[in-house]
This record gives sequence, C-alpha cells and structure tokens, in this order.
Amino acid sequence: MRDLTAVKTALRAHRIELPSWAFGNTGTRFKVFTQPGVPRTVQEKVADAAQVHRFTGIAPSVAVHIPWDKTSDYAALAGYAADCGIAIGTVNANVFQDDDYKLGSIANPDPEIRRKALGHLLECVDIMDATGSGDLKLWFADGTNYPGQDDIRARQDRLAENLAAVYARLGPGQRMLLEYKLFEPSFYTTDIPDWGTSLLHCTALGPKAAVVVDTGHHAPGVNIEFIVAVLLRAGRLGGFDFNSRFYADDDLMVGAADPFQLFRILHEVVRADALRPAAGVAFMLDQCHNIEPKIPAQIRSVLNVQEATAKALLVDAPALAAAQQAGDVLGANAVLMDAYDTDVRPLLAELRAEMGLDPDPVAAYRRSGYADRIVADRVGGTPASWTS
Ligand code: RM4
Ligand code: MN
Repeated sequence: MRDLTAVKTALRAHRIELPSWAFGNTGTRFKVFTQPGVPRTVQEKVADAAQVHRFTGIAPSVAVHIPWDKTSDYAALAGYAADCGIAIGTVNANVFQDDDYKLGSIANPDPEIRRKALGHLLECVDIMDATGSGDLKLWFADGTNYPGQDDIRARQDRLAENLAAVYARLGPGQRMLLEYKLFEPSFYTTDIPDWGTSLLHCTALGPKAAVVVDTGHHAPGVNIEFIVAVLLRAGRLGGFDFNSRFYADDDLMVGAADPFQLFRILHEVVRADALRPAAGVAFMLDQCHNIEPKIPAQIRSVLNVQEATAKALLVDAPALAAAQQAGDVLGANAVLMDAYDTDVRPLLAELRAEMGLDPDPVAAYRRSGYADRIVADRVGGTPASWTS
C-alpha cells in the first residue's frame, strides 16, 4: 500500500482543465435541448467554470474554442478569468463549421481555402499570446467520404505543410497538441484517424508537438491504455480529452461508461510519473451535457477523474513489479485489482477537508444557490451553443 500522505500530495497537485463548450447548450444532430441559466457569453462560461473549481479545488483552468468563444479583448478575458480565480487554458481551433470547409480545411484541395484555414490557426496562436495560454489544440474534420474523392497522399502533404506553418509561429512555452479521431464527419478516410498518424506529424514537426488522446475517438474495444503507455514512453503524450463512450464519440461524462478503463489509463500515467504538471500531460475534459445540468455534470466528471487517479496512485508498485518479475500472473493482476477495488471516497473527503473544501462538492454546489441565481439572472440574449 502506498504512503497515503504522498497519495494526497499528488492528488492536491493534479490539475484538470474544463471545456468552455460544456457549459453551453449542446445536443445531437437530432436536437439541441436548451437549459435555463446557460451562459450567453464567454465570460459567463468562465464564471460557471470557476464554480467547478471552487467546489473541487483541482480545475483551475478553462479551455476556449474559437470562434465559439470569440471576444474583442482576449487579455481582458484572461484578466476576468483571474478575477474569477481561474485561468484561460488551451485554445481550440475550429475549422469545421464553415461552408468553405465542406471538402476539408488545411487539407482541402483548394489553396484559397487552405490559406483561410491556416489564417484561423495562426489567429488562435495570437489569442494564446494574449491569454497566456500554453497549448493550441487542433482537431480536423478533414477527410473524404468516397473512394477516389481526393488523393490520400496529397492530403497528407497539405496537412504537413500547413501544420509546419503553424508550428513555426509558436512562441516560447507554446505547444501544438494534435488530436486524432477514427471517423466522423468523414466516413471513408479521415486525414488524422489514429495516434500513429498524429505521432508521425508531431515527430516531423518537432518537440513542441504532441498527441492528444480523446478517449471517445477510437473503435470499440481499442486498448487505450496501451496507446497511452506507448506515447508516454515516446515523450509525445500532450494530453487527454476525457469523456465516455458507449458507441462512438458520445461525449458523455468521463468515468460514466467504463470507470475501470479510466483507472487503467491513469495507472499508465502514474507508472510513467506523468501526473505531475511538470510532465506536460494536459488532463482536459471534452464533453457535452445534452440532457443533464451542466455545472454539476462537470463537477461529477472532475470527481470521477480524481477517484480513478486516487486508485491509480494506490497501486502497490513494488508488489506489482515483484509479481511481474516472478511471472506471477494472478498475483500481479490482484495487486492492480486491489487498488481498483479500494473505496477512495473517504480518502478524498478527508483531502477536501484538508484543502478547505466541502467533502461533497456536488451537494455543496447545490446548496450554494448558484444554479437558481443564473436562472434568474440570465434572461434574454442568446444562450451559447456549439453553433454560436
Ligand atoms: C471534436 C474534438 C475536439 C472538440 C470538438 C468539439 O470531436 O473532440 O476536441 O474540440 O469535437
Ligand atoms: Mn476532443
């Protein structure tokens, strides 16, 4: 059993980043359900994110998505976030919602459209300069729907060329995080469909480029912790977009569908000593709360990651190594399962009390009256959503 003080110290230092888009209205392609009290502006999203940090103590930054979070003064936005007790984190680019991008963005066969998409990516780096953000996160919907529609190799060349232009623009302390996704919205080929393709581009670009593992972006049954272990070993795991999936890119609350998978992933992170902020792995959420209230859902998600992390930290590493070395298959598996089967809720309640937090963040949020206040205050205007 690990030293509990060391486990608590590691948990205190752990940081989870929230997605601004989780606070706006979202839905499926069938229907966006609106909720009362939803933010109308990026500032209101930041204020909601700050509530999640206030009750969990480990979510001190919120990622923005451009143009969903477009504002006239990004330095002022960073100042506002600081006033709320948090920071603006990763800047996410969006080159998938414009008519021009029907056949792709930076891999589009049309050079004019490629230039436009590149312009947006460079604008996102300008925004990072203003907000002090360290990470640019790129996800591309680029791909094709039909065999023969475009040249697979040429699309890779266009991708590489434009990524290099963005990479060259990165300032000191800035990184490019490159996401992959198996399919959707492109159904025949996706230009960055898997971690291998992302890693190839990152390696060609240089040390400031790293892969993002979005846990919803794999085929069913894929062993995500294996990918995590390999990327960590290569020093190229830039971060996670955490969420849960039952079928495809469901974007449900992390730890809801498969908490054991989340534990196995975090075990690899702990094994590589990559939980420390200095290790450069960004622990981000990428979720949509279509039918559940958004702020408590974000709190629950942070707690789910924290619980899985606590269990991963409880793995008896020397006992595990000894069992592995001895070829003790059942013994090694038992060491891992012992940690997973531990009820870490009392430990986390104790930790929160030590951090000056309520031991039950969801209940504390409910009691705070914030949910009623935003419903009363946020009348009029256009609620934020992934189309605005
Ligand atoms: C994509 C991808 C990106 C996210 C958008 C909203 O599927 O996961 O990370 O920014 O969705
Ligand atoms: Mn994602």
